[in-house]
Amino acid sequence: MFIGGHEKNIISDSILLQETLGKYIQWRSKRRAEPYLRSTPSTTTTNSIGPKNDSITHRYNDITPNDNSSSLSPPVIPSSVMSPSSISPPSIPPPPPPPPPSLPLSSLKNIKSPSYRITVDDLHQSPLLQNLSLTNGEYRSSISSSNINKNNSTLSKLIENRRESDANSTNKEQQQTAPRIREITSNVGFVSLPDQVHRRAIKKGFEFNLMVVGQSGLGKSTFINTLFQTELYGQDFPSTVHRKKKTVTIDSSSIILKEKGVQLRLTIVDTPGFGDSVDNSNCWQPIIDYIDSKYEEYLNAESRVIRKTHIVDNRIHCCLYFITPTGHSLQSLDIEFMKRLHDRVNIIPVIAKSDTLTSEELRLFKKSIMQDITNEKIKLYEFPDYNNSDENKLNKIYKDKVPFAVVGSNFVLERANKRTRIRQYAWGTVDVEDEAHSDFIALRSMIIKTNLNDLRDVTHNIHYENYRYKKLSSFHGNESKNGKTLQTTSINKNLLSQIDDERMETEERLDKMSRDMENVYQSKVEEKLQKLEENKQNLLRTQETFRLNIQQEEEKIERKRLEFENIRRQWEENLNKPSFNDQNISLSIFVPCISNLCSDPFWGVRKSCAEVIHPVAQVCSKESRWNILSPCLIQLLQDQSRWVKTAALRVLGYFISTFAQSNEDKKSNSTKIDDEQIDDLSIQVEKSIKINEEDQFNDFNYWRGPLLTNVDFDQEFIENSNQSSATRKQSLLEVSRTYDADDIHNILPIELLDFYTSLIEQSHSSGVETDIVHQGAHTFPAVALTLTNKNWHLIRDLHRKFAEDVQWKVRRPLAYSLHALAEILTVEQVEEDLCPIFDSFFRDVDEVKIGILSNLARFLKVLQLSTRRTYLDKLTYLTCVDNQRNWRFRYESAK
Ligand SMILES: Nc1nc2c(ncn2[C@@H]2O[C@H](COP(=O)(O)OP(=O)(O)OP(=O)(O)O)[C@@H](O)[C@H]2O)c(=O)[nH]1
Ligand SMILES: [Mg+2]
Repeated sequence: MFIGGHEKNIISDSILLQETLGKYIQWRSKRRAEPYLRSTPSTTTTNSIGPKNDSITHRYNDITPNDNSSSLSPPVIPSSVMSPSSISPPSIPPPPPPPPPSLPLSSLKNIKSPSYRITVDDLHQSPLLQNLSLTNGEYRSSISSSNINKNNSTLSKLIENRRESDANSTNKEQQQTAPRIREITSNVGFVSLPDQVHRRAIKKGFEFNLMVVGQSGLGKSTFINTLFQTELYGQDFPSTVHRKKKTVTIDSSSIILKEKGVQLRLTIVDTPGFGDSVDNSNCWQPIIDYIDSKYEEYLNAESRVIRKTHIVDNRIHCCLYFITPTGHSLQSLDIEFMKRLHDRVNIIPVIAKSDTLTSEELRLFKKSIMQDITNEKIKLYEFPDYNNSDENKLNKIYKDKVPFAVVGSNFVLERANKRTRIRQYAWGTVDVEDEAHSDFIALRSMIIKTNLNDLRDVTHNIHYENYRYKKLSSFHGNESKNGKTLQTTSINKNLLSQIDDERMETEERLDKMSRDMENVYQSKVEEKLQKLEENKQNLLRTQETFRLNIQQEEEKIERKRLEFENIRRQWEENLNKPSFNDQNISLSIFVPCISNLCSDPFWGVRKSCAEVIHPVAQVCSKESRWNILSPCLIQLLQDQSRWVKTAALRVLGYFISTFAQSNEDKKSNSTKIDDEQIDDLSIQVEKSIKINEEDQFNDFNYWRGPLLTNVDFDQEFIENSNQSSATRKQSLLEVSRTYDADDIHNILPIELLDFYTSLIEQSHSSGVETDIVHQGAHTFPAVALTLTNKNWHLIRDLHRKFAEDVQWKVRRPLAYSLHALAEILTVEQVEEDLCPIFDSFFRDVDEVKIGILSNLARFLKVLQLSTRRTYLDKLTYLTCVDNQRNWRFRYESAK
């Protein structure tokens, strides 16, 4: 309802606008004629109106329906339509203006909102223009009459045309006020407008639609082939011969052609021939319907609420009408047919199969046809009158050739790389492209080369406009109700229904889109949910696996805990009953446990094992040491953790010393040690532990800890421990002799010795602790004692390396223990291997020197008398030289 009312207002407002404009122009012309106005020195008034205003004046002053000359007052122009910038009302309005014509303000308000397009459409329907229907000729005259109109809309042209023909009285005045031509020398830039148009046209491309119409069998399809196939269609395009014999439906085929960047979409519409049936009435109807349907399509596309930027143009721009080569005159069917078409399309008549006529017959036939066309007032396509004289000349030639006499052929002759279409007869050949034989070439270049754009223009500006006008006029109702015209109602209805249709279409499309989106959304959500569910299941499975693993671990730990508890209980019980047998039993349980712990995955546990392995070895049997602890220590020595390895290397010497011959080894000739003896031994051990820093290197017990279980030392050895070194040596030798000391394999696992002899290298490779070598040197006498002098050669090199070590901290324990080592070795071994070291220590730093000096007496005792004497001389030297500055030497010497 709203839109209907709105449209109605537009129509009435348009008329009002015209009237208002008319009045305004009238007022202006009258005002100019008034002497008092001319004498007014108001140049600004004229200037303010300017040329643009004048042109608007010209355009609209003819449409004034009533000359309201009685009033000189300026009509009120709706400010919404004429902005102050385009039309300024006179700035000085003497005499005071009379009241404006009574215009309903409400209706004027509505003028500003509709677009220019709708207003023009409505103007078409206004009573002023109702009977306006342009012909080709009128259009031509409208184009040639004024250059100004070239770029204006059709409506402007029509109005201008009418202005030219009707307004003779005002011509003079208008010429005075016509825009002056001013040549601009400076470069404003609009000189490039043609280039811009050219670029735009190239970008958009062109569309051209050609139709062939005529009676059946006149060679229409053959002509299409002839016209374009040679150059435009490819080889793969089937000729009419191969396609079909007779065209039975309206057949349209398009091809996009490109020539030097210019794109042309060429559509050829082949129609079925007519005239071969008994009743030929309305045989033109299918063709008319087809042409109209294309206009309809275009109109619909153009008047959509939402229009495309480019509307595909399928309107027929040119219709070649094929005339039967009778040689007499136009047939009545052709006349009727052309009359039906000439208001719809550009008709170009063509004489088909002109090869069947002689030149003279053809000339006469053409004349006769043109006569008939003139007589019957058939409107053919009129050639344009261009400014360019060359084009005009060409068009003159083409005009003289109308109707074009053509020959078509499907036979292509290839001659000297040139394809020509010919018709062959018994008496010779007709070359369709030979201008002496037919007007084929002229027709083709007339259409394509010269007038293609004009054909399109005429179609758009005349035929389509006529169609559009008729179409929109057809909505006009003839009935009147209460004196009011209902013409707008039908348009409004139509527009309403169109908008409704479009709305429904859009709603349907939106519905479909929303349904599609809903579906996509649903499927995506389902997919996501499924994935989430899968992830959840996976997580649950993983959680279950972890739970089972933890459970197993807990069970394992619990088992170990119980095992440990058992061992601890047994241990505690054994502690309370310290009998040797029970202790052995408990050790037999405990030692394998240590072995397990040595393989523990945590390096800290293994390191602790390495640290405690020596005390454990001290209290367990040789068998356990050999079979259980030794493999454990070897394993720890090869451990991948350098901390574990270092700890193992540190205890290696101590551990080896536990293999020194014991009571267990010589059970046969030893008596069992009673508690009292153990006590004695303990006291002795404690004593040895309490010895001061200087003494610790002197006592063998320091290097070799107490072997509580095995009680390595026999009674005699213990008793004589404080006796002279010679006696101790004797007893040690005896011990070693008793236990088959010759065989190293009986003393200790040989791998342990290998590790020990490579201690320095191992220490360097571990790269952590530097005190390993120091510890090795410290435990060296104990190891030597364990191996006995029979196996001295195995560790001799190591001893020399210790003695040559760069660190005095390594050399010092050797210096302190040199005498003990001398007591273990034979005199020869001492003199050969130890004396050179003794000599070197003699010249060493004070810390080392003091070591040998403090046990000098015990060392010298071991030596032969002759050798001993040489060392006494050295001692004299030592006391003379070095004692001067160090009282400790004197002190030691005195001791
Ligand atoms: N002599 C002569 N014969 C022609 C010429 N052009 C076509 N023909 C012949 O005329 C016959 C009909 O040709 P078509 O091209 O099928 O004619 P049409 O107008 O398309 O026929 P319909 O499809 O029935 O309307 C064919 O045998 C063509 O070889 C011509 O210029 N001269
Ligand atoms: Mg055909």
